[in-house]
Amino acid sequence: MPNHLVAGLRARAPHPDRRAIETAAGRVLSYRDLDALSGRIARALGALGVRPGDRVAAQVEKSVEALALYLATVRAGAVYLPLNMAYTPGELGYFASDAAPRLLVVDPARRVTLAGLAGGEAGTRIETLGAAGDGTLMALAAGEPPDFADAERGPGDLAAILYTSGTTGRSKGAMLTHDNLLSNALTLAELWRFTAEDVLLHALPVFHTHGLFVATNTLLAAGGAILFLPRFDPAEVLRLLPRATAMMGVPTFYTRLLAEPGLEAAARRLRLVVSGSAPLLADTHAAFRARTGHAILERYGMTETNMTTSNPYDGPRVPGRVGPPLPGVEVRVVDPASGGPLGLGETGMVEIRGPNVFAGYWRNPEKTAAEFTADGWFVSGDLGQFDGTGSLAIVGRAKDLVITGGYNVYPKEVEEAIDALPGVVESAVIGLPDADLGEAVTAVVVRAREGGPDAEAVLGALAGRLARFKQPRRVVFVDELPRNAMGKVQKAALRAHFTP
Ligand code: MCA
Ligand code: AMP
Repeated sequence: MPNHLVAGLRARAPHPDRRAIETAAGRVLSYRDLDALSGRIARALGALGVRPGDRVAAQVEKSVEALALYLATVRAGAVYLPLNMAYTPGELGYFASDAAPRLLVVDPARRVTLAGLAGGEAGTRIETLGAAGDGTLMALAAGEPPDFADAERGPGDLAAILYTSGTTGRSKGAMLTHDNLLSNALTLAELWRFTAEDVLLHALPVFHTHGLFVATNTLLAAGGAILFLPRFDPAEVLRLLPRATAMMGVPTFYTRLLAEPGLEAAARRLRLVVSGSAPLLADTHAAFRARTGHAILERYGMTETNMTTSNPYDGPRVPGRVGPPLPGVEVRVVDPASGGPLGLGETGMVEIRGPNVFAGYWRNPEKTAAEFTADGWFVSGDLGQFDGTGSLAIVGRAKDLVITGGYNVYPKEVEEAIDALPGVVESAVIGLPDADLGEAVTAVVVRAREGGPDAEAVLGALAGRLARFKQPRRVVFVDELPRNAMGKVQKAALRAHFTP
């Protein structure tokens, strides 16, 4: 048996001398180089005691080595668990205890702070990897030979676990199989016509589905090249865009690029511009088209499902719609109360079934059961509506979630942190429209009559406890929260009241 994901990604591999990755600083790795790098790291993982099925967690800066660590983990038959650099040590502690990784790779600067996460159920070891490819992991890998026999893994074996926050309680680890990732990569490569001639500008973080799987696996599956930027920086994007044929981003990338005078010239050679992770405003779509001639192709996905729908490559890319289901993927819209099917134009719960849908939440059968219907459809929590052409629109969310700059923030987690502060009676966290981030996290707080904190004190108390992107951009105070007859806080009313 081969290694399902790696063998599948290699199936259309171009000549090994072809460019796989080029960094913004001009470092070039061919497919052979990338293979050698991930091979050395895979051997180092083995030397560190990582066995098939073990989890390898990584909270590291974006780098070619970080990407190679993902590939090495999958080649070794282990399960990759990427973590946002913005997570605080407290947040990281939860992931480490829940996932019980055999190996935790962290930035060299954090080794001392995070030393306490070693040991535990899996005897977690800690190694380091820095932005420049420095650290103990690469020192070990440098001493290993480049060839590595990929561990055998079947389609249903786990390749990765990505944590996604919960509407109640703690984050859940979405278990993604080899075939979840491979089927999606092959489908997208074909649908979006990626070939070995393509060069994708990659400015996304590599700890989420969008940057790690959609942008990376799809290009590797097509044998194309990745132009790898350490982060999204509009000036750098404009400098490198003339060398790319395609780009992928969250809506904030495009609104920020629209503020750049040189956009037209830089975008001339592109054949494809993709947006996802959050709703793309019709205005942004129109402005980008007017400036560059490109109709941004919007697609819809989730950590749990990878990509689910996409606007067509040929044919109309309709602003405000996310397109028909991908080939092989089924999507239905049902009445959230009865589960019964709804007709065209009717809004209901989006449910998804197909090879893209994850294998459940890590060590959490109750949550898994709660998010699937009896007949095996995944309940997305998104509200959608089909039109007569079979194209889906996401028109709202049944789940309490804020998406800011493409990052998900679950209000419950922020509310719990605010409610625990002395002098706070209760709070409601909502997303308000924001021209840059799409939605801005906003805390509406009810204070005790005396001695309650001011906005600065609330923000000060959250700093260091919650990742920066989860911290409110604004704190407002009210005497009481609006509630419905059932006693539930009416967040829609709060959003309407505070939207300028
Ligand atoms: C950074 N900050 C943020 C965000 N990012 N605050 C709110 N929301 C954010 N998204 C913090 C910074 O720490 C900083 O804190 C302050 O806000 C201002 O930072 P700024 O310089 O504006 O931010 P940036 O570093 O330029 O980052 C903005 C960004 C970045 C480029 C939009 O957030 C980003 O790359 N987002 C992409 C997220 C992504 O890949 N999502 C895909 C998820 P301070 O004020 O203290 O300095 S995968 C997914 O959703 C599904 C599967 C799908 O469909 O794809
Ligand atoms: P995550 O769990 O971080 O992967 O976020 C997935 C969520 O992002 C989805 O459930 C949607 O609510 C949202 N999302 C992703 N792509 C789009 C899109 N194109 N339009 C609207 N919402 C989107």
